[in-house]
Amino acid sequence: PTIIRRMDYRPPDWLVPDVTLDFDLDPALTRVRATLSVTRNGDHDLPLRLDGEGIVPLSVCVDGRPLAQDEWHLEAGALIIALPDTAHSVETLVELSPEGNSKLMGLYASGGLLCTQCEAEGFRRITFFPDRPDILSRYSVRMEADKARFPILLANGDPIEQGDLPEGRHWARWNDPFLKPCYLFALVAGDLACNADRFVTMSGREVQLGIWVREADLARTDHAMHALKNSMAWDERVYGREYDLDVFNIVAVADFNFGAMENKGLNIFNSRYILADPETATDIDYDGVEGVVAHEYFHNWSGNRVTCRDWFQLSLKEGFTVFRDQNFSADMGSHAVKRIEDVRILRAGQFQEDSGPLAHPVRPESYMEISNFYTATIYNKGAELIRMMALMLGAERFRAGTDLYFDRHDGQAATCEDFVLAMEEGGGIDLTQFRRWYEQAGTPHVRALISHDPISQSATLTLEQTMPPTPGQTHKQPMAIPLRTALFDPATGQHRGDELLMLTEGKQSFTFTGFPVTPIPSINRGFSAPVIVETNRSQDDLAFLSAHDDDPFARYEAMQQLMVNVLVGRIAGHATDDATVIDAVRNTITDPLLDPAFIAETIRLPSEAYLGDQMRLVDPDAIHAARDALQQQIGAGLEPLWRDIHARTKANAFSLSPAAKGARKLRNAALHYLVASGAQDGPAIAFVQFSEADNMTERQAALGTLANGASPEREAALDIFYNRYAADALTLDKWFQTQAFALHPDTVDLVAQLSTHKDFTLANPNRVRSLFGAFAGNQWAFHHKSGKGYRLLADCIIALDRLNPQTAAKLVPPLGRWKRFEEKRAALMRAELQRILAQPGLSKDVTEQAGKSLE
Ligand code: BAL
Ligand code: ZN
Repeated sequence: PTIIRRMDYRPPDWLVPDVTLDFDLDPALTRVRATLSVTRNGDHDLPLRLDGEGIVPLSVCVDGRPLAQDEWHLEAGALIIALPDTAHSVETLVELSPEGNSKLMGLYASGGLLCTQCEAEGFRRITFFPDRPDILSRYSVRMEADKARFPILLANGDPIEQGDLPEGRHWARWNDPFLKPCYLFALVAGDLACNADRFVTMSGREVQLGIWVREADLARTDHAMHALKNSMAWDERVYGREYDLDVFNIVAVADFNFGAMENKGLNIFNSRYILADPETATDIDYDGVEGVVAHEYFHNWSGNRVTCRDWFQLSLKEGFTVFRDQNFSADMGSHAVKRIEDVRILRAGQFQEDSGPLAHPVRPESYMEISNFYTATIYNKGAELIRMMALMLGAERFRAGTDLYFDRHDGQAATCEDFVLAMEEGGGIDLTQFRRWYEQAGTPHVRALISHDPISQSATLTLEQTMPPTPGQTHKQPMAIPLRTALFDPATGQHRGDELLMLTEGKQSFTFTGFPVTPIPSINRGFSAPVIVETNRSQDDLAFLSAHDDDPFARYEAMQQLMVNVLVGRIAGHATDDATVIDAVRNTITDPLLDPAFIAETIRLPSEAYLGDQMRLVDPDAIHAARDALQQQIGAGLEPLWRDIHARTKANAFSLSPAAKGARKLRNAALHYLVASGAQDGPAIAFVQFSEADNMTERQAALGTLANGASPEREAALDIFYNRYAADALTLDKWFQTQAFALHPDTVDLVAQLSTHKDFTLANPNRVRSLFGAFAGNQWAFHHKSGKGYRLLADCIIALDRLNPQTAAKLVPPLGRWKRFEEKRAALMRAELQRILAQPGLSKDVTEQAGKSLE
């Protein structure tokens, strides 16, 4: 397959200012007539090239004249037509089979609906078109379908007219007045019910809002609607950005590769991020709905009004939009807890990516299949880059920078460099060195050493940065790293203020006077930079910070580091001071001033995967044993406290208030430690919580706790859960996921059995992710020393690749981490990658991921 390179970018040869699409919709056979006005871009005599994939033209007309067969040809799926003048009208007719489209890219059928997914390159599966994001067009769309099966016909923009046709058919026309790239095209046809509402924008315009779902799901859409209206108001307040069309529609579909898609005026969502009620959704699900609704809405400006010039600029819209949705969610709930959650996600997904064979810069240099670059690096690290710029600029200057960016590039396809330039000019800052964050892959390591001179009563913080080599980048230049830092006086428990230290060289020292004793440094407060900090702080220093740091993230981090040190020490066979950890947990759970949600985050043991990341070679069995033992010790050592917390956090009735959510989170943490303590009545208490809970947050947590053990309550709870939710796909996903996540010695065999369960299907990405995605994230189970976990995942990837390569390719990275494991496991992992690569007809999606993973 061809490698696409950033440096090869050239402006398009032909532009397409206007597009008219006519759809004769039917699940078995849909006809698409496309009329493109095309204009030559610059002085050249190159033919028109329209991308296509899996389609053939039934007819081609230019300026109304049907072309003969020898007046066009196909080249790698693309339609090539030589055109004499500078402007023409080109019409093509193609036929598609939406119900035969298992890739879920282009036009496809899902649960009786017809819907589209075009980002990144799905539009070429619908019609012939220059499928690149820098071709911006105005669209007019006419749809025609059977009225009884597809009473609702939606597309981008505003509805213009509609009418009935003979033989029970009907039609509708939608026009989108805004220029957009074809990846933002969308249509939906189906029998849908609507949660309708309205929003009045800051300039007084009324917008009709609609969330479209199956009739039976209507009652589960209120949270999404609430989130949408809050997002619209927030973008006006924080960024001064107003919605621009008369309607804004969202449709939920069951089969979807992404979480959701920001199509102009017609967002299409994975139903997982729309539907929520207390019976079926956890608090994490509710937060997911709120965050994704906001994310897609915010794309209307950061992505749609200003889009990407080419796919190498993907983080321009994704990193910025993740940053925007993270801040929105923080404003809707707790800033401290949101930051901790976001960093946990970054470390689990992006840090692993950055340290493995698939590491790539936030602005990549090349790709084989762009779908493989919808990564944690583009999204989450991209968001951290924006966050660092916002921190360095301060709120006002950052806003001046974003105002300049939006105003300067509205209606354009822009680059990451355009964004940085707007920050420089609008915010008044030099970002020359900072640009390396876009260019250099890998997570910087910062070694921070504090030293003290009693004579001058000064403390010196020496910071040294290193960047590990990553594929294609062996030598790195020093990065500009903003580190929020405070130095605590251990005698008073106070510090003199938070300073932003800019580490710009390989090694730098910062001296602070007026310290009679060695201060305790609190570094990278708020996780101001996405780096790994190594310090010479003692366990006592960390315990001090875990009790006194006034930056919530740093306080959490101190506790996590305390736990990591004990666990890594144990795994290495050293004697460890467990009492310090137990005391720190006790101090945290008995501190009446702390938010319960923050307590729950802080006392959670680092995950097995995170512990693996701290080791040169991951030993999954030793990590599991050490973590399990510490959990048992903390559980048993503080048992009366866990019982007390569990009893007093029981609510009388469900509420989504921050206080109620915090209480549930802490209650679940207490249950977890109580069961881990080995107390005889632990499983019975979990079973009571499982049975009596009036919400999914407590029910699923109890089920998860039981699933880790071997009590009789385990099977009983799993059976009850299955029978209660067998008819609800999204909730049944939790049943699969809970078992795949279980820290249970038989998990691999259980996952193998579940993959043949009658409710398992490769056709639904959510179901695949809930079983195999969860399993591949379960380090202890997946890395079973027999290699059977690797074989199971590879079998799934091979089978899924034939149906849905994009989702199959997302499952490859866990096999690519073989360099981090001892030779026997590494060889088994490599063998599975080789077996995948040897499959005939393998997609370029999986070929790229598996091929790079072997390097
Ligand atoms: N643009 C793809 C889905 C999302 O990031 O919103
Ligand atoms: Zn996005």
